[in-house]
Amino acid sequence: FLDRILDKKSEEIQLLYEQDALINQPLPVSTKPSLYETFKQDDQLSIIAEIKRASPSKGDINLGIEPPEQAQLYEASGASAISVLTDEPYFKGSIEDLNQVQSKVNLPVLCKDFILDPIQLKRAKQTGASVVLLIAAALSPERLQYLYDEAINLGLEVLLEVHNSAELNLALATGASIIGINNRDLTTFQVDLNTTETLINQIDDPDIVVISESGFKTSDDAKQVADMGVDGILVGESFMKSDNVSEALKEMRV
Ligand code: IGP
Repeated sequence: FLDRILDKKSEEIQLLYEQDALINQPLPVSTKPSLYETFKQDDQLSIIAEIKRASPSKGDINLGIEPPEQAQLYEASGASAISVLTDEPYFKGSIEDLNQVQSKVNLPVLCKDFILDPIQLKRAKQTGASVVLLIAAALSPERLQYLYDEAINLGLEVLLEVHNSAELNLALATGASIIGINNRDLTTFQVDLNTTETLINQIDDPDIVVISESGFKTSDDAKQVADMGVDGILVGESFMKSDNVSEALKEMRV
């Protein structure tokens, strides 16, 4: 599935290069707070709350929400950052969702997509994202380093996502200061919170912000990874499906 997503992404990248506005317009200076600093300073478990309408593993999750309203609800309920899925074909998101959300919240905003090319970084920056996701499983080590450096040069923060020890070692070698441990295997969609435990024990540097991603349903799940020492968690589906988002989010702030 990951391969299929990446194939489709390459077509999208071709089209981005045909947008002159994207190439020529100056880039805005971010007014969003730093994700790294926010998470470092937080005594509780920090939460990245995600706008996620659909996914390849779950199909439609919630097509009824308005992203800016959902994001404001997340912010009012104590989220420390907002993630917006901008992939259209598989997650039914859009860059316009990101645009609307960033104008409504005063939190770090993560552009969640499959980034393979610097033009996507530029678009994220231009749209108002302050953080981008880079997925180690989707990139060669050289490409990962290249995109990491480009993102930092554009003034973006990078959440570097890993799922196994080899990817973690690559991530650490890039100099990344925010590591996301994805509990979901993107090739099989299996979720296992123990992934976080295995990998966090291989991170010695106390300055690194560690975020556990995917599969959080209850405050017990949150407590479990908080006890492992993570700084934050990334939650999508369970907030998108909840009829009391505020309660669900507050509960996870263990
Ligand atoms: C959120 P969940 O299980 O709470 O909906 O997961 C987030 O971790 C997940 O959307 C995600 C993701 C990704 C999506 C993690 N890494 C990479 C797309 C691409």
